[in-house]
Amino acid sequence: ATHADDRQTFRVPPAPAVPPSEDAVTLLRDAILNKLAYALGRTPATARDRDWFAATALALRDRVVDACLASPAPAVPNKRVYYLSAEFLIGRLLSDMMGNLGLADTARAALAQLGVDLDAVAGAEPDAALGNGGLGRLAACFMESLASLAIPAYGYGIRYDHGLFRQLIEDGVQREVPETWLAEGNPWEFERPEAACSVGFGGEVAMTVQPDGSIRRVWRPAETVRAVPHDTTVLGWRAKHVNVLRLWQARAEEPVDLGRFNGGDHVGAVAERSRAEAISRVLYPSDSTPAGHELRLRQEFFFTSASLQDLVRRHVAERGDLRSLPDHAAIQLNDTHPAIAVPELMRLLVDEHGLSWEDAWHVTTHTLAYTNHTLLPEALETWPVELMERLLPRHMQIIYLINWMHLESLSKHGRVDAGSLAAVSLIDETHGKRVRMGHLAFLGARRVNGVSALHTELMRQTVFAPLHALDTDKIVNKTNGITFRRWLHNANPGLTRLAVEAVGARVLDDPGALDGLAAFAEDAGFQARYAAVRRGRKEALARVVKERTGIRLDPGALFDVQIKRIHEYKRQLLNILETVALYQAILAEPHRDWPARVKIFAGKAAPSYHQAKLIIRLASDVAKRVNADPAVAGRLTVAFVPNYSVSLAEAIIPAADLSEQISTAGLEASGTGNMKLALNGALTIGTLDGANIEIKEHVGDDNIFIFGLDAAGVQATKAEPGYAARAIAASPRLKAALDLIASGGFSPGEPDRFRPLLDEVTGPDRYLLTVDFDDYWRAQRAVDAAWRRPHGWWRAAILNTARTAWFSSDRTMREYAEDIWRVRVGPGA
Ligand code: B1N
Repeated sequence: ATHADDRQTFRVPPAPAVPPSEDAVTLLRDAILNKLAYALGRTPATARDRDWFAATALALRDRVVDACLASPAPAVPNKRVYYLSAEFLIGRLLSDMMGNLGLADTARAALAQLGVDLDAVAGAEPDAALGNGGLGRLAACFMESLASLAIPAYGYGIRYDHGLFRQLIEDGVQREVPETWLAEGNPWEFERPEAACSVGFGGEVAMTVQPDGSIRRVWRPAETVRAVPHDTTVLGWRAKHVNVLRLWQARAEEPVDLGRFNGGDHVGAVAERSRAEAISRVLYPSDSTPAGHELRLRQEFFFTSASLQDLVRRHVAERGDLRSLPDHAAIQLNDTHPAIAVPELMRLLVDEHGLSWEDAWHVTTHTLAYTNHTLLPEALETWPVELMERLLPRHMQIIYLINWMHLESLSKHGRVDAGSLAAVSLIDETHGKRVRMGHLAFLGARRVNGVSALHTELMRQTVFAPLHALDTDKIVNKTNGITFRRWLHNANPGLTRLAVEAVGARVLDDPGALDGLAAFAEDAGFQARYAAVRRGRKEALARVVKERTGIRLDPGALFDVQIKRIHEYKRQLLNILETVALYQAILAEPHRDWPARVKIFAGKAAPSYHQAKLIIRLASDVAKRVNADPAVAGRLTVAFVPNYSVSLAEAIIPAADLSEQISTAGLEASGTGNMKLALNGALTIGTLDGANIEIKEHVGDDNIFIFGLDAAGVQATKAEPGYAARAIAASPRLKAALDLIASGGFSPGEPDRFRPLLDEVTGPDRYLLTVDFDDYWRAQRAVDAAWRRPHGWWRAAILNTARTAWFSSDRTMREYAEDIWRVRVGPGA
């Protein structure tokens, strides 16, 4: 459930101009008391924060249902969006629901009348961490924006019993413990057993001759698993529209095998059950790398098949004929995790509903769209043909047929030779036969999109170049966005209030109004209030960090944050090397006026990613020595904050002065933390990668610190091996930092502790840390200089807030609606 150290991180939504009415407060108070008694069986005297949370959530859920029932939208919308994603990284929902219902102050007052503190109650909600990082959080932001734009939509995913693991840091070492968000139930969801369906696995394909002589193929699975939907209502801003997030839980068809039970095998009788239910047991904890286990493929097919069956059933009930599916449904595949939708939709249409192959292919390719989120070669999903044939024999036949038609049509038109055919084939034959899921999604989709301008361009030039050449209109760009309700209004009520006072309440509905803040960027009074808001959030964060790590942070220092999954390409190690070099520089010149800086790191490493875990260890060990050294006290402090999560992000982001976005250019598809931090007024130090490039274009070159090679420079450098040795030889500062680590400076008695990290950096240096180091150091000193001039610093910070409105996920969803889904944006949006 919730742990004491998670509780500090909640902040309430902004106050409306008018205080809540007494009647509204009484009504909500009584509703909460009612839920406490009749839904939870508790009395106010014995209720814990967790009970008050559940009672409040249930009372608010009733209001969401009321909003649904009162909705002016037609029961059967013309077209619906279906967003299929293996991950929805939701975090807490209470603040979201209160904010969008406009009941934050009412709820605070209602609980206060009962002697209960809203912040404590909100802190008792566990995070729904059904995702790893950016991809999963993006899905959650999109769901909120779709509801706010009144676009009829369903999110479809998996209801994992255990979300992303909880991270403990013990002597600098990450330990993973299971996360149990459902331990005390989930007040937001409705179980819908009546809408359950069955998903098959294994078995064989039977052929039957039809009366007309044609051959019909029917899949006879060896095994079926029940998919039971759990619905969470997704409420839009100002409660104008409600959508549904439908998460599937796996259940055994029969809880007990009666034959075996009656035969006396009581244990064997329930064995099948755990096998079936394992499918929705746990989220795979890897970000940007596929797991490659059979259970993962079962998860992917499980939720994809259940979702398609669900939407096909709905379409048939509403419209009768499946050939009109593209007119009434748009299905978005969030990365390749649901790419099995291509053959599964074909199977449903052809085998189960009797469409011709041609009609079915038309329907499929006019209904599906696919978003790619990474070009890292090791991250592109492929599945062994042998495994697919065993688990999904009918799908493998369909994939072969799609591939055959695809390759046939190319050679018929004399388009390509054998070599290029291999490049566009759905089957990769270079290391055993494997199905390329990205290629499959590409062929089955009407549109394929990247998530930032650079990423989309690189898709066209690299991984998808051969397929792109065959259909140059298919790949489009849709730069990511973030929901401002969560990442500005709810996470930073102080800044939101300031914006409302400065440019008016319409900024809450139209983030474009933020640009009015630019007029105040030079205003000393406004700057002081903006800085005071930041100061308050830094003091609050310092309390959280003290509680979680024991480290004391000076709220007057520059808070420099790098918060994201730990990955070599994200280059936390570059930041640590600069930290070590800064430490050495301060020791060497103790009398220079070094501005006080706090380096904050947070993020989880995939449990089997040893280099990433070692990076955490190094950050913790550097923190240990630096924080204990009186020679740098008051100038440099380092903290690794454990268990990064959505709610911890909500606490860190409003407190950040500097945002580290320092990936090797060309490798971070977009980034979204970069947008959250810039919106909240942190200045970015970053490479020309992903959406950083577009952030720079919006905030202006003077209000961002750019360094390092661009994507073309990275490519060129990689073509000349030996670059690491040359870069180290040319940089005494880098050499000294590496030497201090290598000599055990941060691992007394164990100089080899960080050998694997140093061997990588001084050897292949695949992520070009050595090449970018000096320019990074230069950019960091430019940050120091800027920080020493508060007027200029706050001007730049205000301009970051003023000029990042374009990164609202409302804008992103409007673009998908217009260019990909061709669905109307609803009333009032
Ligand atoms: O998707 C985010 C982007 O902002 C990030 O730049 C990108 O790294 C991230 C397999 C992934 N790409 N690929 C994944 C996650 C889980 C998994 O099992 C791949 N995540 C991203 C949103 O576009």
